[in-house]
Amino acid sequence: MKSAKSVIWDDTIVALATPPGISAIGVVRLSGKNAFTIIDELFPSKKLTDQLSHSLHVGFIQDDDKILDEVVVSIYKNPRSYTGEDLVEISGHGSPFVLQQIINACIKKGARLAKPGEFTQRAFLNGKMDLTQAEAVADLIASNTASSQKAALHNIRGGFSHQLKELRENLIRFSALIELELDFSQEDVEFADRTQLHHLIEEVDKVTVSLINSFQLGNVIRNGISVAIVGKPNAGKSTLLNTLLNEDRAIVSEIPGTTRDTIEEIINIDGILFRLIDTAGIRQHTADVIESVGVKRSLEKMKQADLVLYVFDVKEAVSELNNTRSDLVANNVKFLLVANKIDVGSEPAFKEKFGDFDSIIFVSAKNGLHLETLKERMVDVVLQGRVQTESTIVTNARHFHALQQLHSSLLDVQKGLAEKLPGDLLALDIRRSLHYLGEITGEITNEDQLDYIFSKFCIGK
Ligand SMILES: Nc1nc2c(ncn2[C@@H]2O[C@H](COP(=O)(O)OP(=O)(O)OP(=O)(O)O)[C@@H](O)[C@H]2O)c(=O)[nH]1
Ligand SMILES: [Mg+2]
Repeated sequence: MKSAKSVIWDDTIVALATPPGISAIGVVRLSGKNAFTIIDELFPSKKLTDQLSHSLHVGFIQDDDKILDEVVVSIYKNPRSYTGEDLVEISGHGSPFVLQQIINACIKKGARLAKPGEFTQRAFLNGKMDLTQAEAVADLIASNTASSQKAALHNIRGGFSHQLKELRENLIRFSALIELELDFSQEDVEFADRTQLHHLIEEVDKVTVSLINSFQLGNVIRNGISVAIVGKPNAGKSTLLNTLLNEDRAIVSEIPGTTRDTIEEIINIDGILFRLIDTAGIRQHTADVIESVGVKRSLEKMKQADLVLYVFDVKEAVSELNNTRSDLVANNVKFLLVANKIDVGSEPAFKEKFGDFDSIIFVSAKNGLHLETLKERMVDVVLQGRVQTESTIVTNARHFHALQQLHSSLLDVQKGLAEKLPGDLLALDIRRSLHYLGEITGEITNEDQLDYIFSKFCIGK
């Protein structure tokens, strides 16, 4: 389905565009063919149909003779609106009761309640934005950290779809040239320069692969990264959790085996959400049944976590830490080694003792010493020192899957080129690549996909 310019639907939709609940101002959005006819019936002080687009008007909203609220109405005439249709925004006082009455009045005059994401769906179908941008709107609404906001905003501004669109156009050109060759198949001509095509495919694939790689980071920024704090009993895991959170969340005591169950809390470091999980201390043998269940849970948490903070008492023997490190490596977990309680002795001496380990973070959980360094290292693990959130990040599973298929179809084109495949077969593989590229930017979609995508929005957007 290709987006036609300014599709005007028969029905006019209405919804609350601001969150439910009491607030200073609430906005009711009305979009569609009859938006102006409807508002003119509810807003007697001025005929808004005759006013300029992008203007504001103060007056009363009336349901027949009953005054509902004093409001400001902003009007946008098609196609210069968010949806591309005639659009009216009624800013009333933020009482859920009053706003509901305004919505009801609109419905009474012929509007119908919008489905989730329907405003943005109309914007997409009217060619106001491509699919990547539309989905970014959903991400932006859902974003709860500075990083996820930045990534979503970048995509709304056209982010990677610009990059992909340009490459797609180049590819379309090649595909057309190759298909032209097919018409001259007797004459054995090559309109499409194979070396140039090879370079183009390489370039498309480079972008594709880097976008695929960014997905993991994108996901982390959106969903947060899970961090399991593990270590032996009494290592100071709960103390570390409390200090990082700045509150006494977990019970701390000098008795080994204090923490029995896992405790989870969220902190935001440099715009990235970390879900900290304090666990029961791990020891080989424990007679205590509850503690042993806790230990089992700790080991599970450790395996599921995106990152493990292995906390140990700085007095621990070097050989023991060596064993632990081998275990962590063998279990294939991402981990940071955190030597705790450095306040009990001299820092340089401890550093020397563990000189063979190059990346231990020496802290005092109790005194909050070097916790900034720990936080920096946690962020580094996530960003791996290379990806900045200003760059393009794929945060969306649909894009991710299309990109993976794109990558595999590009490999097929490269293989075909290497094997000097005849033009008609090459053209097929290129067409497949174009298909997946189009799926990402929304040039190729089907109804089901669209309904699915927009159903994830909230109502009023
Ligand atoms: N001197 C010193 N003591 C600390 C430090 N961190 C924790 N402790 C002490 O070590 C003891 C154990 O601390 P917890 O935080 O309960 O240790 P844990 O690793 O959660 O222990 P379990 O829950 O039993 O596995 C307490 O008495 C803490 O006060 C530190 O940085 N320096
Ligand atoms: Mg504990």
